Amino acid sequence: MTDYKQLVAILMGSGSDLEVMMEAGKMLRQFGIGFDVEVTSAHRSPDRTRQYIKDAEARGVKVFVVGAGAAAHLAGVVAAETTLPVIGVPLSGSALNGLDALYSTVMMPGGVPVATMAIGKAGATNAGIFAAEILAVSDAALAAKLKEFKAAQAKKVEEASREAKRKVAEGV
Ligand code: RP5
Repeated sequence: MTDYKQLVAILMGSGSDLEVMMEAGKMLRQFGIGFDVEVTSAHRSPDRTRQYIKDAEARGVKVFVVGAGAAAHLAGVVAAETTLPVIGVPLSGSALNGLDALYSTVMMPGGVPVATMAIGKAGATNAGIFAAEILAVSDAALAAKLKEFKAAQAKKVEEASREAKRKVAEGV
């Protein structure tokens, strides 16, 4: 997906997951982290999924970000096949609005961890940030970018507060 080394692999169970999962990609782009995107399913293409994980490890991927909806087993399957960190994003869209995917992703048995984010776009955004935080443990320049990101968020909250006070003072 980028010219530079792909340190993160973003996997998803269906092409219908792409829009939401690209929220993770946007964060990685913002931090200058190369990533790959792959559609592969725990249920519909199990052999392909297993092969992708092996190939990604061999290419030097360091973190997997994995989104799936409904009976969302993809993150757990990836975690079963690798010792690299796996960040799971439960996706909504099913009849149970993502609660099924949340439980499927978060309720891993002891010994096979999946760091589970929130359901949907917020979770995908956080997965991108969390992947950056993992990589930043051994990358001071990336850690500095994360600090800047947090400072910019805090500034936005201050601005929103000033704006709210101004509106109230004007009688809104
Ligand atoms: C899951 O089932 C996918 O991750 C997707 O979120 C959901 C529905 O997939 P499609 O039927 O749209 O391919 O495996």
